[in-house]
Amino acid sequence: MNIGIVCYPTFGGSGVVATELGLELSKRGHEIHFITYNQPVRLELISNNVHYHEVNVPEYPLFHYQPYELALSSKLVDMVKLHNIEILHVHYAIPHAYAAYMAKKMLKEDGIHVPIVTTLHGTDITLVGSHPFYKPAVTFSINKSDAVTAVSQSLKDDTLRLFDVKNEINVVPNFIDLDKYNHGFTDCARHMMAEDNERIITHISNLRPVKRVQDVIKVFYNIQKEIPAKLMFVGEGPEKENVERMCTELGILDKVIFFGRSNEIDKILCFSDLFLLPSRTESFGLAALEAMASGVPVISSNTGGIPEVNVHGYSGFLSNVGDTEDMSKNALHILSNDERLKTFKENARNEALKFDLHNIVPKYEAIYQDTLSKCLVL
Ligand code: GMT
Repeated sequence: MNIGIVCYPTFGGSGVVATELGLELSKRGHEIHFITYNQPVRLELISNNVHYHEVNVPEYPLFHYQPYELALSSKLVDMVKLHNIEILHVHYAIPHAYAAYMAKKMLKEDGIHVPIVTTLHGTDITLVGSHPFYKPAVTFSINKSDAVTAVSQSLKDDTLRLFDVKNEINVVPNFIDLDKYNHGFTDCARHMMAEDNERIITHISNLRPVKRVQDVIKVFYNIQKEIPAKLMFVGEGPEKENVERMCTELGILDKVIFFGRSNEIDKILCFSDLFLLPSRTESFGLAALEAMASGVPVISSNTGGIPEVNVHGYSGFLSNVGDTEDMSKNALHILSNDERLKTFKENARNEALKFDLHNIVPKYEAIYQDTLSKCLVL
């Protein structure tokens, strides 16, 4: 198939999933066209059937806000015609499904029919919770898609609760390329980061308020009071300064290593003993899955789609949002005993096997086939 993929090219999970999906589909013989405003961060390998088409938004003084959707929909029309793209897979209802619908209508004028598959990643839903004026655009974009997928059952339920959805929503969970995270439990370069007797705790996010990074610091503070430990703090975002200030006030700055945005997530996870994800909400929690695939148990909150990924008492533990005392207790339970830590690490890796990309990517292929055949009948 000739497939167009539209996503955010940033460090977020949706961009990662879209990129990994495109790369795997290309290995399975499909022709893949990424269409976005920057090269996706994990799109390192351009092969002969993976293409990247950049969307430019020319500055025009009349526009107070530069119209990305307009530029994207025009680019989609051009790319579909030029490369005979058969189907568009867009990640996020707004603005991507919204722009794709406009492109579809323009193409129809020329007798070209291109169906749209929309994947919901969660923030559309959160956004509408805080900005209800986007609701008509999100509802419209979902209902006008030819197929809709959500990355967890929880996100599907939220979408059906918040929007008047007429379309069926297929749950296709996020996935992981387990080969990339197969370290065989070696200790990688852990000696560069910590002493032999120290446990390594890791958090990775875009440091938005929804990630509750202050809770990460509270839990780490409690851990390092009891056992020697270091915190690997990966990511950039609006809460970074608050975190640095908090670490200084608590006197633990020398035990926290700030990586900023890193392209070496797999290496950092390789030497980690525990992953913290105390978010207020997560539609899925891809960062937790990446940790588990590296054999790192997860201490998380129990909201959204996280319980579909992290299994309480097996791959880690789940606590109520904000219950940092419970999270600290659970973290110490895992970390304070070598044998127990080893078991949780193995369990985490085992649980991640369920999300192997070889099991999940065919589900998207089946949705594309089904959507294309239904559209041919119309
Ligand atoms: O979590 C973020 O702030 C980034 C956002 C994104 O667009 O990548 O993540 C969302 O999509 C990921 C991939 O499906 C999910 O793993 C994250 O849980 C989801 N984030 C939220 O729901 C807050």
